[in-house]
Amino acid sequence: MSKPFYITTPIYYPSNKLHIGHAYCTVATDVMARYKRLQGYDVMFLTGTDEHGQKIESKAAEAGVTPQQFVDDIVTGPRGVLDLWKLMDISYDRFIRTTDPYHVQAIQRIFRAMYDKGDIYKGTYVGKYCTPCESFWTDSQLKDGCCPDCGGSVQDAQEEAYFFRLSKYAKPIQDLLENTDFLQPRSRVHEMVNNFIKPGLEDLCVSRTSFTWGIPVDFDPGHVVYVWVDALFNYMTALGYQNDQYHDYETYWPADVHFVGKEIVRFHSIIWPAFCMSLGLPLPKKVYGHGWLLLDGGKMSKSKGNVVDPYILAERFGVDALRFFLLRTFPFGSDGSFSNEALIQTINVDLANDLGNLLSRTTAMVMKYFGGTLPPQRRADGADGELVALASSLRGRYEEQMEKFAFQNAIAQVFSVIQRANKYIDETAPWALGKDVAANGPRLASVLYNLLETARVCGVLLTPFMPGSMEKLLDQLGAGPECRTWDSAAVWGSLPAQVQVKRGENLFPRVDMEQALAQLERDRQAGAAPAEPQVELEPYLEQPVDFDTFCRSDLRAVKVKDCQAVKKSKKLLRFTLDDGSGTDRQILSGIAQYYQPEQLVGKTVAAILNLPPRRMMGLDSCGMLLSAVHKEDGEERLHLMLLDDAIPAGAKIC
Ligand code: ME8
Repeated sequence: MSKPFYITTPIYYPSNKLHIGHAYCTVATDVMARYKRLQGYDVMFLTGTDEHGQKIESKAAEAGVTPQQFVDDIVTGPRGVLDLWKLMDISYDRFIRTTDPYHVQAIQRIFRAMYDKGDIYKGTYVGKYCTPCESFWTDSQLKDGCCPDCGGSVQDAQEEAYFFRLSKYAKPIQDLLENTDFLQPRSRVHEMVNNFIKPGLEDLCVSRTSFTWGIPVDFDPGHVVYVWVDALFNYMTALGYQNDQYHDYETYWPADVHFVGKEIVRFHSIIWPAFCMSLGLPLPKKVYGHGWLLLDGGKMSKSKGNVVDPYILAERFGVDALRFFLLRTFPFGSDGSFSNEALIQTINVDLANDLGNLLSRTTAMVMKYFGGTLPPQRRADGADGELVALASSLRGRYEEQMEKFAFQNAIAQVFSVIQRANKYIDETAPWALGKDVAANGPRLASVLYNLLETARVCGVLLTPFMPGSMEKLLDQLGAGPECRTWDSAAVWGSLPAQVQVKRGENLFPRVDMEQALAQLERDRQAGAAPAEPQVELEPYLEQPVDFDTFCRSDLRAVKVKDCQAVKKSKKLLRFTLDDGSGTDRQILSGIAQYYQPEQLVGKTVAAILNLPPRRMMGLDSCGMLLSAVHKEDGEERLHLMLLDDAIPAGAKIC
């Protein structure tokens, strides 16, 4: 039986659509959950939505719908919370909504149990009242002494309420924070102790009577349970605590870690353990308070209008690139400044350049020199020692960082090996060895094997961050399931010696910074989802072509043996092609803007062969490669016609 691992995100207020700040914490939790699954743990990953409270009640009223309709739309509606997590590839095991009947019933039982123990008592809540809004406010909620909703004046008021004896737990909570690893990063402990515990913990108001959108206290129906009692216990009710919906409480509680944003650390590190202590339940093992993603120096919030839409970014740049960026760029425990420039820079430097190049150069050379399958090698050359040692020991260094939730450092460890591998390509110069494959075959094969193996180890360890793309990367490397496991990531030589690679799509195309920023600005101005690209097609030709004329075009499948940029030309690529005749054919094609030359080596494409030769930039082009062409947002785009690789070179297209 594998060991359980229980991890949670905060449950989100569906009062507005979620933004990239919300996605940040959920992606981090997903990465941790996937990492633990990779290690063989039995993971329970919980997320959900926190659907009660005055804020949601008033928003629903403004929108002219019931609170339930309001939250349903944001949670399950198009581009809602569930859609966003699907788009972001979030592998949660359970999703709780605090309006789920089993949770409502469990909270009523929990509230009564704390009341029966004497930890909840009835008292009077003193605050301010805004008559037009019918709302109670505490002094700290007021804006310049006035109602934060309508800005009008407020009067002193009192409301009957239930209180939780938080003060009783001040000492054990202080011990917990100061003398254990419960709250991380450690820097957050001082803030909690100095700002909240030392000045004196007051009892906490845990029921309200001035609004109704909450869970009723079943023994005093005018009261609804304070939203944080309702919310915090989600971590237990979702496992079946005090309800019959689920039966996993014994397996997974106490939680291994709650990931939460820094502004809700107080609720999780002071109030939550006090509730658990009151009920005599085990405490969660850890709370990790992560930093905020800032925009223009401030926290993103809908009211400030500075939110960043994760839909737009994921659709423009790919989900994995966005996931990777969030954890590569910002240290998890501190704040970080989000910018589109930083996102594009990370894609271009880390993904397109470092990782993308390692993959495409290596697989292209295996194709070029060995037709895709490595021959037997001469293993272990002295020059390989450093790379082999670095890659073989990478898992240990990565694990050390992951266990501390230091995602940025874990990624940095992997990328230092990727960069070393790219340097190894330059040092070993496989293209020079490839000039005489007959003589250098075993050494060349061993260099390429070392590169494939390094890329594999890195691919396995990056899988939690970029699950979809790393699966494709491992496919291209020819890694079978046994070469994708946690164990295999520490075993050099897991790939079979005669591994067969597969050329595939370019996983991380470079992004043109200027164009992409302009497009994002247009998306932002459009205020919503990215507009469908404006596609313009070539005009349809009315004039018929007779059949015989068409048949005189010699259309064939050809294989790309080599592809190079043409010096001094921005547009042209020079292809050396196998057209099945036994003699190489050269064709020039104006598609350099759209493809990296090495990306095309090994591909099967369509060509017309019997056009008269044309001379361009001093080179002969004997035929033409076929491309699909259209205009997108006013700019011409060409897509080379790629054919199934099973089609032999020279096959006639008719
Ligand atoms: O707090 N950067 O819900 P919520 C990083 N319902 N994290 C951010 C962020 C940003 N710019 N903006 C928001 C709640 N977050 C409660 C939780 S748990 C029992 C109840 C994070 O939707 C924020 O820090 O306001 C919090 O951890 C999470 O998103 C949910 O925020």
